[in-house]
Amino acid sequence: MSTTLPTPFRLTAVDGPDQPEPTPALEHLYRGFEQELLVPLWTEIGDLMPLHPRSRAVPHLWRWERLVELAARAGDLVPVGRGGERRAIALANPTLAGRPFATPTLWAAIQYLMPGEDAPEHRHTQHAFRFVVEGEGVWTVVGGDPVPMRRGDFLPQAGWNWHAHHNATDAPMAWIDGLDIPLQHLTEAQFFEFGREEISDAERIEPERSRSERLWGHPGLRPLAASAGSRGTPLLAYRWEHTDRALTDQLRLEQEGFGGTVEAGHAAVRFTNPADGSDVLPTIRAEFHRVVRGAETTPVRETGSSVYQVFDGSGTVTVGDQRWSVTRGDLFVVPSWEPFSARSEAGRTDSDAGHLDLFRFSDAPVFEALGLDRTQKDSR
Ligand code: 1HN
Repeated sequence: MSTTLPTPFRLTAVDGPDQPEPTPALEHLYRGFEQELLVPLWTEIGDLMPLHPRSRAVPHLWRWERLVELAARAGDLVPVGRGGERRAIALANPTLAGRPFATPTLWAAIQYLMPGEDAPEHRHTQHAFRFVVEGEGVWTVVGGDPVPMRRGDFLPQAGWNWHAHHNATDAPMAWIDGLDIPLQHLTEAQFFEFGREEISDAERIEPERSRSERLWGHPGLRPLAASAGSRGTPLLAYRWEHTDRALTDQLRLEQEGFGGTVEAGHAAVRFTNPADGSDVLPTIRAEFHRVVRGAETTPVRETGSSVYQVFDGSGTVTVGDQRWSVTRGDLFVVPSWEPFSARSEAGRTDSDAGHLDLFRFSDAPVFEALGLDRTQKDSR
């Protein structure tokens, strides 16, 4: 009995200095390879072993104004509940085949919760965070600990923690979610579990600060009695007042001649695990950058990809061969090895202190763990 395998690919003889002569005998050999599902290295090496990273993703910008407008319409039309779980609308990089992936490793979405609405409890292996560019009034309840969300707050939540959200106010609220969904998709190691239908009344209290902050949120002070857990930060909220003060102090120190900034007019911090100074999540690094009005950062290229959100101010950002004027809330991606720089400029509608404030998250911890991290400064 003879069977015919479907041919999932077709090998074509390529013309080139290092390629064999395209004779009928070679074609016959290639048909034999196809039949046995074999691919010779000499037709693939350029793609498999490039001389430098060439991302499948492209630089792209999403305007916050449009995202909020569409999310608000989804708020009117699409209920939140079991099954869909979240009214989250993901950024889809135009060259990542229609998948909801901002970069090959990172997911970024706008999430929208209407007044009084609940997003049901669940847990998953994917590591996640929330970042708030405007508004307040949603509490995210992580492992039973209600955490208020307000403008400027960064709220990481390591994988496999139970979490639900509820909007306790009479106004809708939007924020962004970052997760390592595309990376975990590749690993085929994901798990997901539905939680309770409703969180308890005790979890609906609306404290100013979460229990995690009361225990872990004091600079340089580690609670002796507490165990930090094994994955990700035990601190569930990094408050804007602390981030803002750190950046303001860095710039003042620079003005006073004591350094403190990464380069002239460019202050920056990384969000870290208070137990050991490591990244907040095993697969995601988060940072905050402030560029003083008129200053421009040195172009830099790095392996791994990033998503940025403009928190405040306006300016021009350059990613590879793309350049955009950006303002509050706008999101853009920097694919692997694309040079990035940011310039702070006065915008049309600026009422801020004149700085360009950028929230950034990246897959840097993964690249460092694998020994694949590489940086090239001043990559003009
Ligand atoms: C999720 O659980 C959240 O908890 C946000 O807010 C986005 C995207 C895919 C899968 C789970 C959240 C998500 C998500």
